[in-house]
Amino acid sequence: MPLTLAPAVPATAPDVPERVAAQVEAEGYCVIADVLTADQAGALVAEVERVEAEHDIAVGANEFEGFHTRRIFNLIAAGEPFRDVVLEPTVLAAVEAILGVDFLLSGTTSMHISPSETPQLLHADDGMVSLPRPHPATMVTTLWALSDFRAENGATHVVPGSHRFPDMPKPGDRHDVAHAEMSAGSVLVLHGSTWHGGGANDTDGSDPSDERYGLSIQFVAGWCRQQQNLMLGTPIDVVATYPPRLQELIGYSMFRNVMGHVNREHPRALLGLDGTPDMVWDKMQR
Ligand SMILES: O=C(O)CCC(=O)C(=O)O
Repeated sequence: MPLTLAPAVPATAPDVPERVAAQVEAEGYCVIADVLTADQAGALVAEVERVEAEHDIAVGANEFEGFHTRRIFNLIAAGEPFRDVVLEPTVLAAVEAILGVDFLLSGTTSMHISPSETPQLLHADDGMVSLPRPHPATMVTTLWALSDFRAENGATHVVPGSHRFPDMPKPGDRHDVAHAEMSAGSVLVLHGSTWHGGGANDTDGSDPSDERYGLSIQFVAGWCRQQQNLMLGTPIDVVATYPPRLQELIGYSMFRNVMGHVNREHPRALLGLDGTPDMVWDKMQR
């Protein structure tokens, strides 16, 4: 029997950031229900399909990425709707409640799971972080259901409480998992240490809803390395047209007024903006 997940926090609740942060700390995950409307999620599916077709995106070539799963990386460069979704305020506030101010975007990826996909290997997204487990969250993954996530079509597998386990999952071991069933527009927020993986798609493909469309929008604390190199992933003249908050999230920002400077200037100087830094050194006194 699959495990069950705690009830979702409605996106309209007054205290979403605090509730999400508390549940992620306690359980390693939290679902926020209905962050997007079904129509908004459907419009993003259409955008994913457009980019897949334009770039002839193929299924994965290894077991981890999935032989029946299409992934588009660096999605923010693929269209404005993807950039808008990164800036969704409820989810950003929840991420800040977990990672603290000056956190960064770490990557944007779509995962389109088709029939016949097998369950992805369980893993933790911060598995490369050289800190002994368990440790406070340095990374947060938000998994957005763009279509309904059902157990049969590949809803994400989650091992509740696994962010506190001292080890990473070993390939081949069997573990009880919960299936993160969510309606289109809902978001699963994961502590970076939580064991999870894409689910199996056991449908026969006879219905359009058998295709499972999801987005992974990942964040890291401001002192960590981002998984995707977002600074190099988009030409600087294009980044200059992005909303200021997105520029900051990509990395044109500083952590605690020191990490990220460029020749003692704020990196936004590279975007043609005022780069006068508010350096922490200026305030340090004996
Ligand atoms: O598609 C999913 O539900 C999860 C995918 C995932 O965890 C990954 O690719 O790292």
